[in-house]
Amino acid sequence: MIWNETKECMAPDDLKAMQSKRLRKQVERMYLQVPYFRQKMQKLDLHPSDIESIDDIRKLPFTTKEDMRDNYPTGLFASPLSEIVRLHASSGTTGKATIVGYTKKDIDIWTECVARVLSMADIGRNDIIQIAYGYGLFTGGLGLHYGGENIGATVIPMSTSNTRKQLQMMEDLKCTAIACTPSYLLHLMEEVKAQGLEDQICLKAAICGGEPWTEEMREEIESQLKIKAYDIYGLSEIIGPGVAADCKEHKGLHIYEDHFYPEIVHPETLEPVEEGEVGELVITTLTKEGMPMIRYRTKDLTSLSREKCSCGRTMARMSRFKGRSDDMLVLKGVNVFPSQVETALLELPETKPYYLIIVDRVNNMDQVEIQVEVEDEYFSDEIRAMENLQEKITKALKEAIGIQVKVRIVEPKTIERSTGKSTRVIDRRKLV
Ligand code: DLL
Repeated sequence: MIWNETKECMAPDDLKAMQSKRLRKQVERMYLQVPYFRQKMQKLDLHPSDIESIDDIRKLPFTTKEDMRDNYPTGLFASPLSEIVRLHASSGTTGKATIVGYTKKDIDIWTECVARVLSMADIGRNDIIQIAYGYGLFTGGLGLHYGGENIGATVIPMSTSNTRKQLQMMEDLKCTAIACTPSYLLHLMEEVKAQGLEDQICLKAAICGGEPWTEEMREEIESQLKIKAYDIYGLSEIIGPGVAADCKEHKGLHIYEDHFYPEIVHPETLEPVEEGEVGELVITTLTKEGMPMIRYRTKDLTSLSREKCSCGRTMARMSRFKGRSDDMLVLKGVNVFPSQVETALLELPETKPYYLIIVDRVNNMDQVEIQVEVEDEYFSDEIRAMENLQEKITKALKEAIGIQVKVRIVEPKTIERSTGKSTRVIDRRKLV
């Protein structure tokens, strides 16, 4: 594929020279166009001429979600609105959404990045791709849509919801690929099984992302649907989906470093961590025009490897995302990520990957209940059997997360199915 050879397999020195040139240009432009950024640099006694190479990036200030809120709605734009052709907004659940703007060139770059992702998954002009990410302010739908059209695939803009129609389209139009959140794919999978449609489905690949999911979940999806599932990462503040994705080797997500420069820092000290160590991903956009970002703190936790991948690509790889630093729960003093619960449940044959962690504080003590669904054949009215199963799940979860939790087996299909990003945690401690 043209994408791989020309752009994704650059020699490290050529890539570094390109990144340095692009960073210098980006900083100069932002210094001129974005007063907030200029003031931040001035406070650090920094001038664009101090930035000569990509290695100087550490001199630059970080950008955070708060900076975006302080400059709501368009204060961080580096292009006038007359050059902005599209607006999206982040899917933040608290406070005001943050608005992001794209020039025509930004849309072209975004499209190319998503096209690279699809090519990496062997999706091409002979494929029919069903886009079941939300269209609208969320970047998932339109991001995948433009990328799909760019490689010449036939794109079906389904958006989320209406599962019955999704399955009908999938069956009637013989879709070969689907793009949606992993939790929605799980739900679709469940319906395919329930309706006995396994033999009518022609899917060969799924492009899943938008929320954390585990390697165990990827393998479950692959074996149940007999397809290949790929992980796509991105965030609206940077561009949307297509910042990084995994190749057939599934040994980390290649980040498109010619456009997005990654750093991994310690989430508290903000100092760089050693290669391979987990920390917070910080991204600098090297080519974005509408709303460039310098050292944006994503809060996403991952590690970076610069070792060449066996697929031949030279772009750095990020390990599968463990979650966000703000998703981490401190339960009874122990750090717990929902992804650890998911891994443990997928390892047990009796449980399904549907769960809900409910945390409360009673008499100053954390109380944790994990609601779990089990495979239909294991759910019964027989109290003894359910108690044994409950004990088994409790033990597996204690081994995985290090604390004793109360497990509640709930009836099949009790936990809400998600069509977009799923809710895994209800933390009532924050509500009091
Ligand atoms: O979720 C963009 C996207 C759409 C990516 C479709 C992939 C597919 P936001 O709504 O701004 O943008 O949310 C970005 O979602 O900071 C991560 O915390 C999380 N996230 C996105 N992709 C992944 C992934 C889109 N593959 C936030 N693994 C990010 C883990 C992910 N977390």
